[in-house]
Amino acid sequence: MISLMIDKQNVSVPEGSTILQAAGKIGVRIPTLCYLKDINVIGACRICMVQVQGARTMMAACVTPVTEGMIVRTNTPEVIAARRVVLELILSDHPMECLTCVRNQNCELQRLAEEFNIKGIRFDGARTEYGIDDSSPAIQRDPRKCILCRRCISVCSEVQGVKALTTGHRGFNTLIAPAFNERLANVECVQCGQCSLVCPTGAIHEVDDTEKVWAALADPKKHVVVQTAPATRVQVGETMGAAPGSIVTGQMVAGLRRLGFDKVFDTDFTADLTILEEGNELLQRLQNGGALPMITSCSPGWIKFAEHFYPELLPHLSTCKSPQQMFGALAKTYYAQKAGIDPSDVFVVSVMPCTAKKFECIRPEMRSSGYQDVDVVLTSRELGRMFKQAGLSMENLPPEEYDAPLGISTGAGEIFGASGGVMEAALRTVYEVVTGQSLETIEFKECRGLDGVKEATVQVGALPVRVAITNGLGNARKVLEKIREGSSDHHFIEIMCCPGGCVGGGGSPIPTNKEIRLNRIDAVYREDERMALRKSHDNPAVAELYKEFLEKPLGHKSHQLLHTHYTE
Ligand code: HC1
Repeated sequence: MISLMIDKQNVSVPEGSTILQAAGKIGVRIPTLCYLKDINVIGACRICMVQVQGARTMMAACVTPVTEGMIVRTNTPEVIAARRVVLELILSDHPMECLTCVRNQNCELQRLAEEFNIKGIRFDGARTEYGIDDSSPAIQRDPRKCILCRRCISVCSEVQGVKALTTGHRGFNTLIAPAFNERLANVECVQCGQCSLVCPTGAIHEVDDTEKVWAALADPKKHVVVQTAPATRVQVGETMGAAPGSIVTGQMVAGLRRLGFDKVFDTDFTADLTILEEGNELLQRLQNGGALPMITSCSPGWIKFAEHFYPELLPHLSTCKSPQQMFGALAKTYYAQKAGIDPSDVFVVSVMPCTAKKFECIRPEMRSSGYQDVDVVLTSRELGRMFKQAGLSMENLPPEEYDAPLGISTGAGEIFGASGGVMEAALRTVYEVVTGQSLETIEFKECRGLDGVKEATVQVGALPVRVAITNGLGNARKVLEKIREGSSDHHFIEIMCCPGGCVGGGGSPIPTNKEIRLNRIDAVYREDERMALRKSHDNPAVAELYKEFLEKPLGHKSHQLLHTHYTE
């Protein structure tokens, strides 16, 4: 252990710790901007400068290791003055558009400017003039607001293994962008939006589609239905000030009705449907031959990743569309027919914790109803914005129930929102369908948690089914490389694009970090326990859908509406 003194307090920390970590241990908060725990530790912004007795210059606390007997001051007038200079220098090349910025009141730079009482900027000079990149349907970049912290580069390369962003040019002209300043739509960006989650300012954010939804809601000819993704009910409350892990299912449903949606449905319904289709597909591949391991296909960032980096493994993907897209296809066929509405008048909105879903819904494969199956995707952040615009607050919304039939679901559909949830939901059903016996314990705890790669063997009748679960695309590479080299012995793999699964998706409330992901995951499983039905094959509305419309899993209509092949 190393002992040192920070602001006249003694502290001991393991060797190799930084000043920032030591300060955190005794509750001394040192401001940071570029620092991102475990991901971006580069000492670039210098806002965390501290004085170290005997050192010739101030040191960046996030990258300076502690030494025995070190004496550190974090709040002297000199330190405060130096931090003010850093902030003023950053702000001298920042567009002062706070009032109209998507991150207004949720911007780390704005918060520090307020904390450090910045009332004017002493430096006046050139300004960065790089233009906005609005080429992507999901993510928008505004380099004028970039503070060169490089968090986006780190998360894209270290966590996701995508490397769509890099540093270009030098000095004042430094630019964070795809190589050669290419536009996002033209590079291997998978639209996951993890960059937008970690950006401290409004330099990278989701494409805002709220105006399209307001317009549809105001159109008397449109019958506007909404589906809410599994993870949204443990997220949307945060956009309205609730604590991470708050479950706001009923309030969110009520709020959506107040906004004017004609029907409030649930993606959990088609998550249950996915389990029936995907479970049967797995059994068919196991019995009749087919590409194994089979890999889940509900996460659109993962699909795009496979298309760019592992195209030869595309036959391993389940042919099931994602629950969001199954919902869209059914809303404009089965539901429109049942409700006696012309499908051209049905407008489908999704609320997702995901930016890549904005890309998924405009894919050419996603028009099997004869129309674009899902019209608009809103992230959890955008729904929070709409609730605020409508003057709604969670406390004033008495909980309401989803509409039938596309709002009826089970706990299995709900757990899709957490890493391992799709696998657990599938195992609950596959086990009972194959063995004909009820599971004694329906929780598969080995599927749960934040570990990057989880593996298990589950005895299903005579067959030991070997499964793997990954979250975050960097972790996916580990199991994909094994398939590529022919050494994978798995039968079924769940791959979710974002760390933690959808609860940590790129459209989640900001901030989203490890602790917050864990709170949301805990809430997902609490929500599952609360449900009357917890296995997808017990969903009565799905059974009715098969009886009235689809006939059977993997049947002709299912193939037409619910399955696809990715071939790009
Ligand atoms: Fe997801 Fe899915 S779980 S991909 O994370 O399979 O976004 O929540 O809606 O489609 O159901 C997201 C979440 C979501 C789909 C489902």
